[in-house]
Amino acid sequence: MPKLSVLFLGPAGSGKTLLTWAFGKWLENSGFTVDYVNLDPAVEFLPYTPSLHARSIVKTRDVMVREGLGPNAAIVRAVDILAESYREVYEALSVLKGDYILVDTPGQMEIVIFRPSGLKLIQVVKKASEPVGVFLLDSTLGRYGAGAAVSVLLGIVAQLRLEIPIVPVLSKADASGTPGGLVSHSIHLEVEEIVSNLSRSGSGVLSEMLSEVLDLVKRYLKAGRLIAVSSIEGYGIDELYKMLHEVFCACGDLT
Ligand SMILES: Nc1nc2c(ncn2[C@@H]2O[C@H](COP(=O)(O)OP(=O)(O)OP(=O)(O)O)[C@@H](O)[C@H]2O)c(=O)[nH]1
Ligand SMILES: [Mg+2]
Repeated sequence: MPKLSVLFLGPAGSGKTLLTWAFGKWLENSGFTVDYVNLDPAVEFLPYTPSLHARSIVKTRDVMVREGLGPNAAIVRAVDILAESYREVYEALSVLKGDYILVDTPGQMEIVIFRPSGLKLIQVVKKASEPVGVFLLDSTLGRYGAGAAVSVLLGIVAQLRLEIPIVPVLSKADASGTPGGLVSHSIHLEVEEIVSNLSRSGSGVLSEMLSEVLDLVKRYLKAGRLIAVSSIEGYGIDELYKMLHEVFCACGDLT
């Protein structure tokens, strides 16, 4: 049976690293064994102990100094170097024995989703395991409205690019006053409201396009498909586990 892996994906600062830790701690407290994998060569502090650490292959800060690059070019170059070492990454992943592999991805999500090196690394994870993605929507940036819709769209883009099932989660729920668990109903209502406001405000091409985009978001966030989690308070993690378990068992429809 292939090893199960969970990839934590999302925009910079959305809470990927802390959720990798919190989810792993929850799994360990539930009796599972966990291997943590860090694919971010820039991170200098990790709350978990990784079985595979990108920084054992390349460190972004070293690349900046050695190649005279700025921070963003250096992270791009560092992930390129990591991807060039894909055999090493694959071998390290292949020997992991834990029940779950939790993969923490680089802060700059566009590197993972759009650049060949990022995609290559995800291919390596796919070759070594059966992955499901968790896409973090930062609830402190606005839980509802157009901003939330755009975040959800990014998650859809990630799913299309990486070709793996992806579970969207609302992260940092404690900081935005969101109760843990399923929250899609209120998001649905909000999306309905944006659409009806749009139809009242005329029928420009942009409004029509936005209405179609929101329709897509609505379809993606079918009832019961968005979970609010807090890595700091530790709530919503059990619901996330249940949803991932559904996906791993191939008995749930995530799309
Ligand atoms: N209140 C609250 N803050 C959180 C939570 N999760 C993460 N944070 C905070 O959000 C910030 C970023 O968290 P990280 O886990 O480093 O986010 P990340 O997505 O890994 O960041 P990058 O890898 O740099 O893109 C930190 O200040 C965390 O303490 C949460 O559940 N609740
Ligand atoms: Mg991180």
